[in-house]
Order: sequence, then structure tokens, then C-alpha cells
Amino acid sequence: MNPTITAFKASPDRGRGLARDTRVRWALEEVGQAYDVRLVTFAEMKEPAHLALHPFGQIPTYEEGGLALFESGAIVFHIAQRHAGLLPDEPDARARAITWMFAALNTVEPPILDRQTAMFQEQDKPWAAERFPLVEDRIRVRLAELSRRLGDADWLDGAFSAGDLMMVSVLLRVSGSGLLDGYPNLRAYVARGEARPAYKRAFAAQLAVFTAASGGG
Ligand SMILES: N[C@@H](CCC(=O)N[C@@H](CS)C(=O)NCC(=O)O)C(=O)O
Repeated sequence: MNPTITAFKASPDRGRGLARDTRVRWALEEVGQAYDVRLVTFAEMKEPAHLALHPFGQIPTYEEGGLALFESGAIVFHIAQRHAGLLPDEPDARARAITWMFAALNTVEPPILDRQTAMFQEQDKPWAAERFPLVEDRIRVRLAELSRRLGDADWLDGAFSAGDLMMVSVLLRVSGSGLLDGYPNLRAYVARGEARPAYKRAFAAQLAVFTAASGGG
């Protein structure tokens, strides 16, 4: 039986692939695992049936037999553990790839999410204009550090791994902001991720949900 994930019925990003079901879809596509999707509204996410799966009333969730998971990082990690293709077999290389997953979620994504908070929830505050450049500066610090480490390599540590999948997914959240412009190697890194056939399939699948919901197909 296929695993089932949840995704927005109407994604606020209008199908740009920034909702976190995309990273889960991408992982499933990379390992060749077919999956089903249950679409949920914002109201349904806060109802008891969904809260039983996700204590914070969010997407994505992942159900497989008797197992129910939430948190995109935990879900991608689970997929990578269960299937070949997203984590190296060699134990030290595997540990390093897992480290990059955590780095993406714990070190790089937080300032990027803070920018979203500043843009969508704090714009009306009297201090918003003063704070915003500070938020962007904190992102630039992380981008500069990441750029230095990546250098001219294709991926963060040898072959493409779940660490790259997560890092590219996180960087995509600022790809339209101009923040990556100072780091051509990061731009190229993100483009390499987006060029992977598995990413393209994942992106197309989430876009199809938005297109169908908006009456476009
Ligand atoms: N840390 C969680 C964050 C999940 C999250 O923020 N999901 C968003 C969509 S990308 C959501 O459901 N937002 C609606 C809400 O919080 O009500 C993860 O990585 O899965």
C-alpha cells in the first residue's frame, strides 16, 4: 500500500512549491516510492482528525500502515532510512548527510522563516522597517557561510543526499528574493536541485493541485 501524505487544498504560495509537502514529494520521487495525497483545508487542519496526526495542525503528515509521522525533516529522514538512494551506506558519510539535514532545518531555515514572519505578520508594526534589514543580514551571514563551505562542489558532501534535498528546499524559499544573488555557487546549487527529474515531478504534482483548485486544469 502506498504511503499517504497531506498537502494544502489551496496552497498560499499558489503552487510555487514552497509548502513543505514538496520536499516530502521530492524524497518519495527520488527513491521511486509511489504515494497518495490527501488534501486538507486550513479549517480541516485544526480539526480533531488531523490534530491526531499532527499536534500542531499543519501539513505535511505521512501515514504508512500503522505509522503516522509529522515534521518534514522526520518524514524525509524516514523515507531516506527505508529506501536506497538518499543516504550513503558508509556510516560516517551517512552521519554527515544527516548532519546536513539538521543544518538545513535548524541553522539555515530559521532566519529564512523569520523573514517570512517579518513580511507577513509584522509589516504593520512601527519597528518593521528598521527590523527587516537586520533579518536579511542574518540570512546573508548563513548564506555566506554555506557558500564558503560548498565552494565549487556540486553537493554538500560527495553525492546528492537527503542533506542536499533539504538544503535546496530551504534555499528555494529565498530564491525569488534576490538574497542568493551574491552567491553564484548557491544559485547554481539550487538550480542543480531543481533540475533533478525527481524534483521536477514533485514540483509538477504540487502545481497540479493548485492549477486544478483554481479552475485551470
Ligand atoms: N516544522 C514543520 C513546519 C510545518 C509547517 O509550517 N507547515 C505549514 C505549511 S509549509 C503549515 O501547515 N502552515 C499552516 C499552519 O501552520 O496553520 C515541518 O517542517 O513540517
